[in-house]
Amino acid sequence: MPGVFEILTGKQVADDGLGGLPCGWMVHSKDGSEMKQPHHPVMADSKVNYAGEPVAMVIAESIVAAKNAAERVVVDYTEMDAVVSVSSAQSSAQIHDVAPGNTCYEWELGEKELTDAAIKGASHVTRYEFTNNRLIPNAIEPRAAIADYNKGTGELILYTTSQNPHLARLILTAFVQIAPEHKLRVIAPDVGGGFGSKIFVYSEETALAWAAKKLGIAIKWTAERSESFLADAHGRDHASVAELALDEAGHFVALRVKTTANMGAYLSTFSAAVPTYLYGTLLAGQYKTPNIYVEVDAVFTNTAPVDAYRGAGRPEATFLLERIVELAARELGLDPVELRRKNMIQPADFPYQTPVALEYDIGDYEASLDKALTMADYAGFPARQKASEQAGKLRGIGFSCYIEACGLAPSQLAGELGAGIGFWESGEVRVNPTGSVTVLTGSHSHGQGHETTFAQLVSSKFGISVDDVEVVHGDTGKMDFGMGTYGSRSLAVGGSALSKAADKVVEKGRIIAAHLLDSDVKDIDFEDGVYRVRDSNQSKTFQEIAFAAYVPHDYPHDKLEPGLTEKAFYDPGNFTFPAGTHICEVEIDPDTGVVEIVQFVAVDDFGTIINPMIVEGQVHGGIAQGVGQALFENCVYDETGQLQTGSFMDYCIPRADDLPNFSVAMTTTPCTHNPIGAKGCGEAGAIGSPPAVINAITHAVGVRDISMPATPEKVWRAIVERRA
Ligand code: MCN
Repeated sequence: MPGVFEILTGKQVADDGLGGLPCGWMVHSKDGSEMKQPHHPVMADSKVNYAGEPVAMVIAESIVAAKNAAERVVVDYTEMDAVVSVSSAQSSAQIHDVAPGNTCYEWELGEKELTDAAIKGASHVTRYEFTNNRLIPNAIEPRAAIADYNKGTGELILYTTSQNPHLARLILTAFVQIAPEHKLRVIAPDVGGGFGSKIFVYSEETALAWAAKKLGIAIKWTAERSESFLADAHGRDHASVAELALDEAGHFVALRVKTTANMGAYLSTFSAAVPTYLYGTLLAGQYKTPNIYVEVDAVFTNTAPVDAYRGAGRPEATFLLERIVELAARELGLDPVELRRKNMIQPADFPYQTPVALEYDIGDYEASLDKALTMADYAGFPARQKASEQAGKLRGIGFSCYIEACGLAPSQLAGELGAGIGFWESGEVRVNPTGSVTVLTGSHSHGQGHETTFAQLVSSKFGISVDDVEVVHGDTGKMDFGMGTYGSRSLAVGGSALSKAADKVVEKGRIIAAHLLDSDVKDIDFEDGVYRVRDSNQSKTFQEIAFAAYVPHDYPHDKLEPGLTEKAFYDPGNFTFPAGTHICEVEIDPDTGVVEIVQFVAVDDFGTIINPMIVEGQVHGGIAQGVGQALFENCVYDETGQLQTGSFMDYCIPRADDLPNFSVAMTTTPCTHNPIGAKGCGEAGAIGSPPAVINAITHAVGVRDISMPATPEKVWRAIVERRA
C-alpha cells in the first residue's frame, strides 16, 4: 500500500532469534519447584493468548498510511476457549504447555500448623471471602516511543516512556538481545505519569527497537487510549478467603489466608513478586498477630498481563486485613477503633519481627490513630449520623490502619527471595566551577517532583540556593546506572545515594578549605555554605572552594585530585515502613445508592519529610486512586476474553467532583536506617484508602460486605435487600 515501508510479524521476530520478555523475579512453589514461565514472545507467532497481544507491526511514512495498511492485515484466527476468571482458571482449558492447571506457582509463607492450631483453639473466628477488583492504570500520557538507529555508529537510541530506563536497557540487551548493552541508549524524558504501568518492558517498544535496527531507520509509535486499555499491564485481581481468630479478650491469635492471583496471559516484568513478597509479607499490618499463614496460587488467564499498579500487593494485603478486622469488631459488638488499638504494635516493641518475614524498624501507630480520630471528630459521629437520618440519608464511618513496606529493597534479601536484579540506587553530584550543582540520579521522576525535592535535599547540604541545583534523570547515556522508580523508593534509596555523594563533596571541600585557610581539617566547620576555621573569622564559601577545585593553582595536590564531583551507590539495609490511619465518612442516598464521601482524613507517618506540599499532593493522588478502586473502577472481560471496559465510557475513573477536600496530616518517626530518615509516600494513599471507604459504606448500610467497586447499583441493591 502507498507509504508503507515494511510489515513485520511474530514469525520474523522468531526467525531473527530474539529472546522473549523475561520476568525479573523467580518465585518458588511450596514444594520447592520453580514457577512456570511460559515463553513471552515480542509478537505472537502461532498462538495469541490475550486480546491486545501484538501480532504484526506496520511501518509507514504517516500514521494514516500505517493505520490503513494495518486494517488490511488479515490474520487467520481459529477461535479457542478463553480462560478469564481468576476463580475458575485452575479448572479451565490449559493455556500454556508448561503450566498444567494454568498454575504459575503455589506459594506459601508462615507457619501452617501453628496457625491451624491457633484457629482451632480460638474463641472467635471471623471469615471473609472476597475479590479484589481488577484495575487498569490510566496515566495521562499513554505509552510512546521513538527508536532511532544510527548505521554509522551502530548506536540504537530508544526514547521511551519508562520508569526505569537502565532496567529497560538491561532487559533489551541481556535477554531480548536486540543490541549490545553499550550500543543501546535508553532515554525516558518527561513521562506523563506511570503509577507502575511504565516499569515494565513491553512488546511494542521492544518491537520498535528491533525494527528500527533491522530497517536502519527511526520509527515512532504512540499508543492510543484504547490500546492502553488493552495492552498496558493491569493491576490487582485477587480472589481470597481469610480467617481471623481472636481470643476471649479480643486479641488476634491467628490469620489464615488463601488467595488466587491472576497473572494474565504471560508473566510481566515484576508480576511474580506482587502477590507474594509485596503481599503476603504485609499481612501482619499494624498488629501483633502471632500466627499468620498465607497461600497464594498464581494463575494464567487469557487476559492482559497483571503486574504492579500503585501499591502493588500492599493495597491487597491492607484491604484484606482492614476489612476482616472491621468485620470481627462488628461480629463481637466491639468498637472497631478499640479492637485495632488493643492489638497494635507499641513503640516499645520496635524493632518488631512479624511472623511473615518483615522486621519493622520504627513506628507509632496509635499516635496517627489518635490524631486522625480528633481530626475526624469521631466523638461527634453519632450526632452527625442522627442528622443524616433525619434528612433521609444513611451515614457511616470506616477506618483503615495501614502499613506498607517500601523503599525497595535490600539487594541481598531481594536476591534470596528470587529477584533477578539488585535494588540499590546511584547518585552523582557534580559541583561546577562557579558553585552551581548538577545532580544525576538513577531514580526516575514522572510526576513525583524529584526535580524539586532532590534539589532541596542537595542544596540544603551545601547551603546554596535550590535554583543552583539541576536534577538530571532518565538517560542511560548520562548517568552510570540506575534502578528506576517504583515501590516508593526514590527518596529513601535514590535520595540516600545523593545524600552520601553530597557528604563526600563536603568532606573533599573541607580538605581544600583547610589547605587554603592554612588550618587543620579537623578544625574546619561547614555550615550554611561556608567553611570556617573554628573560633576564628577565617572562612571560604562553598563557591570559592568549588572554584579552587577546578583552578588548582593553590591546592593540596599531595592529598587530592582536582575537580569536585562525587558518586555514591546506596543499598538500603531494610525496607521503610510508612504507616497511618485513614478515616472515611460517607452519606448515602437510599433511593439511588449514590455514595458521597463527606469527609476523608489521612494521618500518615513518612518519617522525615523534605517537601510537605509534594508529600501532601502524593497523598491526595493516592487517595483519589484508592477511592477510584473502591467506588468506580472495574476491568471486565467477557467470557470470550474480549475487554468490555476498553474506554472511559465503560471504565470509570474518579472525577474531581467525586472527591471531597481531603484532611491530611502527619506524625513522624524517622526511618532508622537511611541517612535522611525518610520513608516513602508515593503509594500510601492508594493502600490505606479502599478499606476505609468500604468499611464506611457497609457501616452506613448495615451489611457485612459490598464488593468493590461499590457502585450506586450495588449499594442500592444492598439497601433494598436489607430493608426487605
Ligand atoms: N518525599 C518527601 N519526603 C518524604 C517522602 C517523599 O519529600 N518523606 C517526596 C520525594 O522526594 C518525591 C515524592 O515525595 O518527590 C515521592 O517520593 P517517594 O515516596 O520516594 O516515591 P517515588 O518518588 O519513588 O515515586 C514512586 C511512587 C509510586 S511507586 C507510584 S506507583 C506513583 C507515585 O509515586 N506514581 C506516580 N506517585 C505518582 N505521582 C505521579 N504524579 N505520577 C505517578 O506516576
